[in-house]
Amino acid sequence: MAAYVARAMAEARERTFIMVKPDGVQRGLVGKIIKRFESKGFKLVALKFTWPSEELLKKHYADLATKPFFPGLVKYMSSGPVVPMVWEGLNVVKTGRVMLGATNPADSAPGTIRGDLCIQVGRNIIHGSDSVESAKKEIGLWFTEKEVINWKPANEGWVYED
Ligand code: D4T
Repeated sequence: MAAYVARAMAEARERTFIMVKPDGVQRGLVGKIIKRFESKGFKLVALKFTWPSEELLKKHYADLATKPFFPGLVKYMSSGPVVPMVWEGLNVVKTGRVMLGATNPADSAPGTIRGDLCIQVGRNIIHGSDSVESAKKEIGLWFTEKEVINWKPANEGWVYED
């Protein structure tokens, strides 16, 4: 493949912000969720275990501030530790959302994370960015630049066409 095509493909390997919510942590689903992204072939570039403040969550969910479920959402999300992560790969924002399944687990297809592992929208165990733009915003909110690691997995040539 021409070098410029390879470069363009590498640039398309965007990043997304994925977070195991407090219910996912309490239910012991962290490993299972990470495994889905790892097995798919996406690259983990940042991860932490943290108990988020209400202040941070209000910023994270600022778009939903006027929704009736907002106070309950912030209370639930700040009720315990979470596992924020950044995953990188080709079309990872869109594919990540597909892997998560619909926001309301009642509508999430079997085989998706929410479809397989949870029941109600207010306990839907995982968050995933809905666009490249919101991914950038969310990554900047939860991680410093130094905490997001540039690295090349040994198996990369077996995940992507060269
Ligand atoms: P997140 O952001 O958690 O990945 O969810 P989505 O992007 O899939 O959906 P969202 O922003 O509309 O909702 C954010 C968050 O709010 C909870 N929620 C949502 C809720 O408790 N009640 C509701 O009626 C809705 C729509 C669940 C996800």
